[in-house]
Amino acid sequence: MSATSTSATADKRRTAESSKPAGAKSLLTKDDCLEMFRQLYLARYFDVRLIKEKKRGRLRGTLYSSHNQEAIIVGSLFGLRPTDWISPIHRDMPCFFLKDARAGWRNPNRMGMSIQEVCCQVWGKAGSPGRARDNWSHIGDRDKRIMHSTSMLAGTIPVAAGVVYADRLNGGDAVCVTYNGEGSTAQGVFHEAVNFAAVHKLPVVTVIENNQWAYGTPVELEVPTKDVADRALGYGIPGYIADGQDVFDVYEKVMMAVEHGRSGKGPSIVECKTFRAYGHGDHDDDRANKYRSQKEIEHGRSRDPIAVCRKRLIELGYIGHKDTTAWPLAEGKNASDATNEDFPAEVVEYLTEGIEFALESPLPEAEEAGRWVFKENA
Ligand SMILES: Cc1ncc(C[n+]2csc(CCOP(=O)(O)OP(=O)(O)O)c2C)c(N)n1
Ligand SMILES: [Mg+2]
Repeated sequence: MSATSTSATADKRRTAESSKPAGAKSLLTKDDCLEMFRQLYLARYFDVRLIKEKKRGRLRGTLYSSHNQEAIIVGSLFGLRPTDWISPIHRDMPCFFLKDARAGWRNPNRMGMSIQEVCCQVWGKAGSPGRARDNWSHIGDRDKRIMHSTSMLAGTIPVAAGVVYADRLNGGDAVCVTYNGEGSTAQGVFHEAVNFAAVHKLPVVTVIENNQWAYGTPVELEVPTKDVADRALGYGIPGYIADGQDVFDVYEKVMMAVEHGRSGKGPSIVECKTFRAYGHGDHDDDRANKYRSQKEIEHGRSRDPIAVCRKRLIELGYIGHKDTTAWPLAEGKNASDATNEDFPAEVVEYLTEGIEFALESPLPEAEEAGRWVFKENA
């Protein structure tokens, strides 16, 4: 297919979508919308607080910030069933505790990790899923239907395809949402996995967090098309495009993809357009115009997902312009400028409970290093 006809198809698809009446998002209640807003603050506060903890020297490990990308995490998780699978990667730490968070943040039976478990993982404590063996995000929980995250970009997609294939064979109707940066889509395994899922009509929803950068490589040197979603054309599957700054648009597009998969029609790609707020990780200082201009960063961060959501909630009449005590102005602030007063009290309390639990928890015993290595220690 020529480049012209590819973009013509994509334009038709976008036009058709924009003329459709609002779907899943029109069914969200006021409480749902406010809960999504609250979860955006929680994802942001997790990032802000960990950056601060690290600066204070209380924490080791690398932080891959999800600042400015929280709408993708919250919007994609919010409509899933507890029995659906997710497969987060390095930039999606909040996914681990926000999965099934609608069932109650502190509900021990929900199909997501507790904030205590996630904080123990970050602090390398005994009670953590990884028991201090590996990087923060390298965790999973089969019982909670969270696939184990790895650093092999796009390497989780074929596993996701296998997981939902097995579920189908067992009579289930679970969908798996996998998270990937746009850089991952240049991997050979991305093609193999999406192709396999398309051939076998497997319900794999591949969310692409297009934050314009893969480490120091700009998107135009990663992907030859304007929209990464156009990759879907080669597999004959839907390629949706969402405004990654708008939690309700992400929700809408991911729900379209989820329903497509659940009804047996196969996989989809959902490209969420966003911008990486900081360097690749906190070891990558991009503040000195090393490879991105200040102008580009300011433009990329000009639509903070918290501000976009607030504007929509005001339009809907769900909150007022002056409700900044219940819904403080966290938007537009870097971790270094943000304080606890910029976040709802319940968000600060919840994360503080997790952090205090982790700080008081013991480190694993030295003998633990051999656990899960030899069969006799299993
Ligand atoms: C197969 C593979 N190649 C290279 C790397 C090293 N690496 C880790 S993250 C990264 C950039 C990822 O960019 P992108 O997929 O856009 O995700 P982002 O970090 O922007 O969220 C690279 C090259 C890796 N982890 N796996
Ligand atoms: Mg990227």
